[in-house]
Amino acid sequence: MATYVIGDLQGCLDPLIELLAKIEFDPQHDQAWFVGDLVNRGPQSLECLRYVKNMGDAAKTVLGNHDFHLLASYLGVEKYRAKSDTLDPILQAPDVDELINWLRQQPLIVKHELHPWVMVHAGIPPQWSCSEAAGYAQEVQDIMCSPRWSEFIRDHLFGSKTRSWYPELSGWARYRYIVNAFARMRYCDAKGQLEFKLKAHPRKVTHTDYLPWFAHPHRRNKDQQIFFGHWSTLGAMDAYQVHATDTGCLWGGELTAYCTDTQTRHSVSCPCYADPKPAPQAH
Ligand SMILES: [Mn+2]
Repeated sequence: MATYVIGDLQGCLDPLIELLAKIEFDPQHDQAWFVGDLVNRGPQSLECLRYVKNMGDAAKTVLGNHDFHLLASYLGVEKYRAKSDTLDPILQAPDVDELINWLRQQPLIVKHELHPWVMVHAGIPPQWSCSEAAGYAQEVQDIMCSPRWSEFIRDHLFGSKTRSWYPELSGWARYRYIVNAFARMRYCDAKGQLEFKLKAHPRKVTHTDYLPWFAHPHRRNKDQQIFFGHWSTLGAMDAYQVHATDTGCLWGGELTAYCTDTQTRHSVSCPCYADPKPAPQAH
């Protein structure tokens, strides 16, 4: 049995089919871990969502910012929709309710049963240990699995940003920080204050007080190998006990599967599906 961590799909199903064939993925014995952002911007968002859901126990996924954006669009939060969104086929699909119900109940973090490997969409802030992070992720998943999920997404997730963490943070602001950290973060300070505007590769980012979340010297979650996506300008990176898997499938780069058992990367190249002009980032 092998575990493959697969980078952001963002509605690109054909490269996924090609990649699974290339690695000879066996759903009876292997596990596919999707780093989230299954949908949006690419042409096959509906097909990707159905495909991963139908993989059943052979697949695990975590929620990314584009997945939250889909949930918000389903609930009629129109304010943040962009021209580059490709979510309408999902919203008009006969099985939309079933797909959304499945998606909203997915976790923010996945831990391997045997090995010290965890997967998140964007990252784990430096002030949290992995076990604390799992607890915070569970708080949000409990909300997302309850009838209050729609109130959280519609009224409390967007708009005013919660950038700073302290353990006593409570109510909707606490859940908002937790989602922002797991699903949107790239740069932050040592206490986990989030910076939302910087997206470039760390080599190109100077004159800032912020570091990539994984580069903080006293980061408390170094006891696990952390797999994540979300950061396409970072590309394939294995350092700091973290493994970046968003290799820009949507932008004409590659779709990557990282085999945790052999520590090898497998990839297929992708046609460019995205609008050549960078679109504003979904929340
Ligand atoms: Mn993302």
